[in-house]
Parts: sequence; C-alpha cells; structure tokens
Amino acid sequence: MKKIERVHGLMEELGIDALLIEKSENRYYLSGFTGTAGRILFTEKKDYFLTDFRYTEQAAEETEGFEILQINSAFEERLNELLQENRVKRMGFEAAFISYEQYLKYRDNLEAELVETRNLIERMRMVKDQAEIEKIRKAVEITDQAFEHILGFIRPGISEREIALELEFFLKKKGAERNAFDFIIASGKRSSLPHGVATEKKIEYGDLLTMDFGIFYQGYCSDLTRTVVVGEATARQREIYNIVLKAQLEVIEKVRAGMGCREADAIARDIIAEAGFRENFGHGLGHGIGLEIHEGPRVSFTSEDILEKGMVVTNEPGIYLPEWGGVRIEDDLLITDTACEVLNKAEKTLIEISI
Ligand SMILES: [Mn+2]
Repeated sequence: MKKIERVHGLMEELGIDALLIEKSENRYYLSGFTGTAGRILFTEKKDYFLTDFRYTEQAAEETEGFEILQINSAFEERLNELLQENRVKRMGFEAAFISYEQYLKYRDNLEAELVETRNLIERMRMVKDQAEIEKIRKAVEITDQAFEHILGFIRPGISEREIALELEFFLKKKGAERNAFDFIIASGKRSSLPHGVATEKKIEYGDLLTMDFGIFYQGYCSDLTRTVVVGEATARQREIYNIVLKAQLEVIEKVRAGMGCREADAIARDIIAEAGFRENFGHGLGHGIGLEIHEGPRVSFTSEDILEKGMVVTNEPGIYLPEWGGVRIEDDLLITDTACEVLNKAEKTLIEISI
C-alpha cells in the first residue's frame, strides 16, 4: 500500500480528520521533498504541501499527490483557513517534535481540537523498502572503505582529530553527503568513554583506539564502530576484545524477524555478564538506522519493540573499563525472515596496527 494511503488509514484509526507533519525526516519520507522548509497537511479529502516562496517550484517537482500551497501570511492563520475549508474537527500533530511555543500558537489560532500523536510516521519508517535498503547499503559500503583506508593512516603522534578529519575527507570524496554524527575517536584511556568525540589527544603506542563513524548517503545513514590496537595488543586487551567480539557474533548468529529487541539485547548482555563485565556494558545493544542515525526500533533491555523483516539495526556491544580503556564493535544488520544480513564487510578480528 502506498505511504499516503497508509497515513489515511492511521488517521481513521486515531479518529482524526487532519494530520500535520513537520519533522523533516517524516516530511521527506512521505513526500520526497528535499528542501528544508515545508509542512504536510493531510485531510480527509485533500492532502496539502505547504511551503514558502523559496520552495514552491521544488516542491512541485519533487512531490506527487499533494496540492502545493505557497504560504505568504502567518502560517497558523492560513492553516486555520484550510482546516475550516475542510471542516476539520480534530487535527493530529507531532507531539515529540514541535516546540511548546509552536503548540501555543496552534492552541490560540486553530478552531480545531489538537490531538497529540507520537511515532506515527516513525513507526512506518522502521521497516525499509528495497530502495531504502539500497541507499543504506551504499552508505555502509563507503563507510567500510573508509575504515580500510584509515588503517594505513593511524600511527603514534597523530591526533584523534586528525583521524576524524582524514575519515571525513575520504568519506566525502567517496560520495558522503555529510557526517551522520560527530565522529567518536577515542584512544588509550579515553576509549572507556562510549561517546568520546575526537580531541587533540595524540595516539600513543599501545593504545586501544575506538572509531565510531557514519555518513548520510542520499538521505540514509550508516553507523560503524571498530576498535583496534596501535602496536601489539596486551593479553588483557585481547581478552576484552574477544569477549565483545563473541557477544557481537552471537547476536548475528541468532537474530531474526519475530524476536523481541529485548531478547536480542540479552544475547550479547548475557555473554558479557558471564565474563564478569555486566556493569561495564551500560548502553543498549543497538538502534534502528535510516533517515535518522538513531531511530526505531530501540534494541535495548527496556525495549518493547519486535524485530521485523526489513528493519536495519545496529549491533554494538561494548565493554568500558574506567582508567583503562574500552572496546566496542558495531555492524549494521538487515533483519530477514530467518536470520540477518551483516551489511558491513569491515574486518572484525582484532587488528594490531604495525608501527
Ligand atoms: Mn550506533
């Protein structure tokens, strides 16, 4: 079923006769509009794409099935006219996205009941279609190439920031639109910081080096983490690395459609806990990726989500030991009926960078 038809079905289920979509990823998902300003208003009979002078031509080119309206006056006033024209009684809005100030403007200007909706379009986005999967594949492929490239660049004396920059330069040359997040380049003791973004710290011989990076390619993202040792690994580094690797591989072995996300998380968590590091794996196993770097489903010990065929989720267990260092290994998985496909091809057995 077409996305727009599904939205109308959801509106009926919720008992709303209009729905306003403003979050850019949701707007793009439903319309294909790539500009930065625009809103979609679904009503029972007509669907509108509302934008300003800068984007009306682009919206007409990129979208299909919407009446394009150029907004020249105060948005809330024009919106109210449209609601009146369509005899709208209850309008859904994206409760987790708009600001309180925007909410007040709607409350004060609209003659329709405001109905908060949550995760309506985000839930639709969790299962990817073929075209979306191909874009994610390409994003992942470029990211894997960058990992391969950076292995030849890492050496004692360069800074974490230089590694981040080199990655970015390579990724953008290969077609990345933008970084998916501030790259995490955490070396030595700093590798115990799960979200240690790159600093001026210089790489030293013997460092564990965790690199977590990803890109957007045609709107869709990738997310990769690898931890390497600069020089020869110590027995302790190897031990911790192999526990995380075992947990990560076990997840790949077992996940499939129909499994609860909590259950998937437990596969890795149990292995790490049995090895004595339960307290050192404090974050969830993973998250969905797509138009956002963190989207549904949540793969964690508190998640109620169920894995479905076509979801793309990260698998990123880690062990973090304060004042010593940490290891995280992350791939992006495409969930299939009976198993999962690991989209990343980047090497995963412990890499010791020869100096
Ligand atoms: Mn991630």
